[in-house]
Amino acid sequence: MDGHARTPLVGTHWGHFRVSADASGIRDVQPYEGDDNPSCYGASLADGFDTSVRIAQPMVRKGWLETRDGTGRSKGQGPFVPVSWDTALDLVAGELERVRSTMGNEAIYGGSYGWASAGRFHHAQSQVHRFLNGIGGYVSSRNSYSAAAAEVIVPHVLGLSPYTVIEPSYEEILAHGSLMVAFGGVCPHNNQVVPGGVLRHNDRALLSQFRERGIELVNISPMRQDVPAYMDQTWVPIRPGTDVALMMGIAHELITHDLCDQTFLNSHTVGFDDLAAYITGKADGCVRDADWAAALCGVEAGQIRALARKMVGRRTVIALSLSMQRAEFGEQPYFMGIALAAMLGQIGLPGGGVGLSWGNNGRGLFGTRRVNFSWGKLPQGSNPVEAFIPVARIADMLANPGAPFDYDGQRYQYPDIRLVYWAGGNPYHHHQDLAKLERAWERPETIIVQDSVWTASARRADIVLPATTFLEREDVVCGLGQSVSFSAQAAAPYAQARDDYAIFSDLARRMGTHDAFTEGRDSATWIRHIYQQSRDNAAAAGIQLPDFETLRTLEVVDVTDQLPRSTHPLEEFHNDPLGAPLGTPSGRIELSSERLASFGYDDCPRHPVWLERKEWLGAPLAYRFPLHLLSPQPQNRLHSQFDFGRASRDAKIEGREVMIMSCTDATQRGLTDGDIARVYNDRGETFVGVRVTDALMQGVVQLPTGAWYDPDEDGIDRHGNPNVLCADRPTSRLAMGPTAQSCLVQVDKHTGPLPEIRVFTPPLIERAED
Ligand SMILES: Nc1nc2c(c(=O)[nH]1)N[C@H]1C(S)=C(S)[C@@H](COP(=O)(O)OP(=O)(O)OC[C@H]3O[C@@H](n4cnc5c(=O)[nH]c(N)nc54)[C@H](O)[C@@H]3O)O[C@H]1N2
Ligand SMILES: Nc1nc2c(c(=O)[nH]1)N[C@H]1C(S)=C(S)[C@@H](COP(=O)(O)OP(=O)(O)OC[C@H]3O[C@@H](n4cnc5c(=O)[nH]c(N)nc54)[C@H](O)[C@@H]3O)O[C@H]1N2
Ligand SMILES: [Mo]
Repeated sequence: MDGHARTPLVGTHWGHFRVSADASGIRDVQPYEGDDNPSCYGASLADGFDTSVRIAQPMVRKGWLETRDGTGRSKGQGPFVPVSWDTALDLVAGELERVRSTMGNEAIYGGSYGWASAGRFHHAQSQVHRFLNGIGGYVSSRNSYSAAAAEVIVPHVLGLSPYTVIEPSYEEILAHGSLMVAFGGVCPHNNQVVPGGVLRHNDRALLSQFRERGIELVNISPMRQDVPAYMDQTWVPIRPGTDVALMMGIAHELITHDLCDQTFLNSHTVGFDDLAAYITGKADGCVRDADWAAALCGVEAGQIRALARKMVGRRTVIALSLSMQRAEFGEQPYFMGIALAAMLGQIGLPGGGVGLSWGNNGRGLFGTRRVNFSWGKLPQGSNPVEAFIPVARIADMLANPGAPFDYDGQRYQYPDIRLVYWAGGNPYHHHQDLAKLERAWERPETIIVQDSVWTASARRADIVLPATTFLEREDVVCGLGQSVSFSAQAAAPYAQARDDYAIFSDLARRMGTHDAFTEGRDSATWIRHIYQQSRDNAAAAGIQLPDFETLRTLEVVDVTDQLPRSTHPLEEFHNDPLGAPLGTPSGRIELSSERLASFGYDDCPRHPVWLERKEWLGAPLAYRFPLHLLSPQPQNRLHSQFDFGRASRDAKIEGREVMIMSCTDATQRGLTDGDIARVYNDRGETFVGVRVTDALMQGVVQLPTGAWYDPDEDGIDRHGNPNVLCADRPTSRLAMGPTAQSCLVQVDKHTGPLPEIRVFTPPLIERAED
């Protein structure tokens, strides 16, 4: 292991890896020796210097240089003109100054959503926001693509952020639980990712104990493999988007058979009678019982009744996956899931109640000892611009300046955006209905993208600034976990790539804000300064962290043993609802909310409701597009990152992203494993490779996100990007979140010649005219 100690350890969102490099590039990548379940796609780091995708120097789109407008920008074909850093930064500073002085900072969109990479200092979002705040602010974005609907509805119901309610942990379930009913499963590969960096993947170690402890797991999902194969599971295949109906069917059984915990409902909730009247049909004559639910969700009524009874009288936890709420009316499964847990009366009991978002982002992994201090981070400053958008309304905003929109009880107006600055995200990965985004994307005068690689977004920018990756700089990594590590620089920066910090420092100099932006620190000083903040915060909570040089030598410091057992955020409320009220208007769990009622939204009324979606297997549109497309997270990469890397590319079929479909659906279309198919609907079309499985229910296909968008002249994507198919429709007026999982498609076998993948070769680059 001595050799290891000298090999740089690099922290990423998907694990830690030892990366050795020399002047010719990356030589070797090995998983961190302390991780017994490392991500397979660590191997892709070996392609971190792939010259066909890395951006070698600053570039300006030729059309923009000539006309200063966005026409043709969204074709993504450049051509680009390479320029020096000085020229590029002069252009960027000039554009920022021009737009700010003529239109005000309200014309600059800096919401810049995206995961970028792990690290407390080189965090692209913090960097770009700090810089833009320094020059007078920017239009920001609210909530996340991950969980917008949950982020807005859960506080209305529980008075807490959903991220506080990601309890109980697996450790608590193992100690006290008896049954876990997991809507959307606890997807094993999604646990490979923890925002901000993960040191050890211990979910397998925890989940494999369920069987030994006799804890029953019910996987309610279209996909059997949403629960790891080594766990016993009862698989209840369900039509996507119908979980609310199933939950109501269960609730009806509990209500009509007097199986609810009425004492808990009386003391801890408000509005139950209102919801019960809706479910039993007293309110509107529609009885939402198991038979009603069965017709919608495809689970037999007898099975729904049995499930209801199974959940009573034992320690039961209801797990709600995030995928369910990235769908039209995505607020509802969370609202109703909490209501169901309230009926069982176990919210706040160890190992029981409701958990939001296990099976992704490492939630639930961290046991009962939770970090009780905050890790230091780069301060972003404050943003004087009030205008914002709900994050997924980007295309609507760009296309419709001045148009009104609703959000969480208020009405706002879309700002008139003239300049877009994106650093650390890939909107042509994460946004839905890419053809619509392309139309809106032509409207701003100037778009600046800062990335290390030629993503579809970088190809659609006017000014492209090459950033380093985490391989090329040092940082401190900690994430959600209870450890902190020193992430070493494994290689020298690629070509002319620069750290985001260096780029913004030089821009700040041009904008006259250099001293405020840097506070006189260089990167190395900032990293130490931020780490010292962590140390101080930890010390105040009684936790000892070593000094920076010691951390650097040790590489990794685990503080788990020093952490006190933290109380469950809802435990006090459970024990004393009057003494420890929730942050809702009533102080209780609001199963019917007067505040929601006051908003007057028919798409998110005062209590949970079943609403017919535009796209689900029961919709009229299913006659033309009979398959429900789910676009889950990819197994072989994080989103679109390292799609060019070996782990991602090796898994493709003839270079296309793999779509999974059931044997029945495949046979009906003459498709077998390894074939190529066209997937299409009214919004778009894409080529995919096909894998056939008995683990996915009939009528549903799964095409993971993240294949780099690669459209031909007619807009047909060659590569298997689901976002050419998904709708850009808000969840509801409450959260206005993204709805990628509500999408109907048709699939046909493709036998003709296959178009070549172009997105892994650089766009056209012209020689600079001098
Ligand atoms: N159809 C469909 N679409 C979805 C989803 C879905 O379920 N279905 N899920 C959604 C979800 S949950 C999410 S979170 C989003 C994710 O969407 P994104 O976060 O936008 O996706 P990433 O591929 O992680 O994009 C990060 C980009 O930052 C760049 N980058 C990395 N490090 C740095 C750095 O240090 N500096 C700079 N300047 N750039 C850097 C990477 O090269 C990459 O291009 O996608 C959403 N989109
Ligand atoms: N390997 C890897 N892991 C990741 C990520 C990644 O890019 N790569 N991204 C991370 C991020 S940013 C996020 S936000 C999380 C997302 O975590 P999730 O949102 O939970 O993940 P998904 O993969 O979209 O969905 C998980 C499963 O939900 C099921 N499902 C979909 N729709 C429905 C439905 O309507 N009802 C039911 N019952 N089930 C449904 C699908 O079968 C799918 O396999 O994952 C994180 N983990
Ligand atoms: Mo996400």
